[in-house]
Amino acid sequence: MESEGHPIRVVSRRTGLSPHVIRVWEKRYQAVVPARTSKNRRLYSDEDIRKLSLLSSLIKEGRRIGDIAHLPIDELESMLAEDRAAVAQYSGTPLIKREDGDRSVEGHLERCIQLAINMEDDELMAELVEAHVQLGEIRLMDELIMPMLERIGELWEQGRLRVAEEHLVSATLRTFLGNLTMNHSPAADSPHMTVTTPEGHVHEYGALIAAAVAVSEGWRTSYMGPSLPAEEAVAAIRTKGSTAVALSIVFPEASSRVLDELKRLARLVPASCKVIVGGSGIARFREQLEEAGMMVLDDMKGLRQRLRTVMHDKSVRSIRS
Ligand code: B12
Repeated sequence: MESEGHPIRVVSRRTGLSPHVIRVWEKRYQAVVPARTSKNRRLYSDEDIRKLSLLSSLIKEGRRIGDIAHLPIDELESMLAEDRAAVAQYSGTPLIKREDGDRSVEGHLERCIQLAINMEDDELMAELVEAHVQLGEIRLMDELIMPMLERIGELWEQGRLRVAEEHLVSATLRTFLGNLTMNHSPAADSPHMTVTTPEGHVHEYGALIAAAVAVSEGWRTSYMGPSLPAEEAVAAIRTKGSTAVALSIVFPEASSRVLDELKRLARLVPASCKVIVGGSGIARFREQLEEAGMMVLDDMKGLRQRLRTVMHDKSVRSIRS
């Protein structure tokens, strides 16, 4: 049924695009130009929402926004059907040369690293915001932020990045990922995930990214910051009614009691809440964690898939191992 129009928050919720991206696509590419209210607020039609959803899906398939923003809905529909069919046929084979109008993914990555080294945090933030507009959220995480963290890690290990530089990158990324999370407005009845790291564990990027992934999959999410004692995490889970709690462990030696702490958490959480653990530091505990009923996931792709199953099948309201 055609309604009179929808405000940008509703469009954001329905399309999975942040209001910022929707506005930039309008300004730069005239992807959709919505009507305005008497107070000059944007008001989108059902057709506008359909077009934005299609653009969002096509970006995830690897298309460039600059190439497709001007196309009519029927062409976007055929393109999406073709892309999906081709991906299914050649599963795993990249079909599209990964380049963007202004800068390739590699170009964004190189520039981010250079800006980090030069401690140009404002520019780094601007570059991340631009990359988000160009790449969409999933490619931004998988192809820019994760490789960037790896490179930062290498430079740090080689002593080529000083503590102050690393701290500034951390602070910039924390703000950026936090903003990304704030920009979404998940439905009030969507499942909730609490995200943190165990007490004493300060490496927080894994947790921050897990929170951003959950938000982009439509989950309500509370990122609690790093280093949360088990009892406090349980209090948050109960108050929020979380369907899942995700913890990231990068450096297990940060506390000698991490395994006990996680087992305690798994004992204390309500049966309806799944404990998900990930991060490069979990390999040695995998079996024990699984025996204690926790779900151990290797990467963000695995997390995204699990979260998506719960979101898309409303009859499934728990995460299965
Ligand atoms: C940034 C950083 C820091 C920052 C952290 C800032 C912050 N706000 O997070 C600071 C400077 C504080 C720091 C401190 C320390 N660090 Co440090 N740090 C790093 C660095 C450069 C990046 C780590 C990171 O966050 N990576 C990003 C995460 C997301 O990647 P990942 O764990 O591989 O995760 C992948 C998956 O596992 C998955 N994943 C991650 N989390 C989750 C969660 C879920 C739910 C799921 C599903 C998946 C998932 O996603 C990722 C992609 O697939 C690494 C170097 C490197 N190359 O990694 C060192 C590193 C981790 N640090 C190290 C060390 C030794 C330390 C210190 C002890 C240094 C010191 N002497 O003080 C302290 C430890 C403090 C403590 N109490 O823990 C070592 C650890 C060595 C080891 N044995 O494992 C490393 C490897 C560097 C090195 N080679 O020496 N560090």
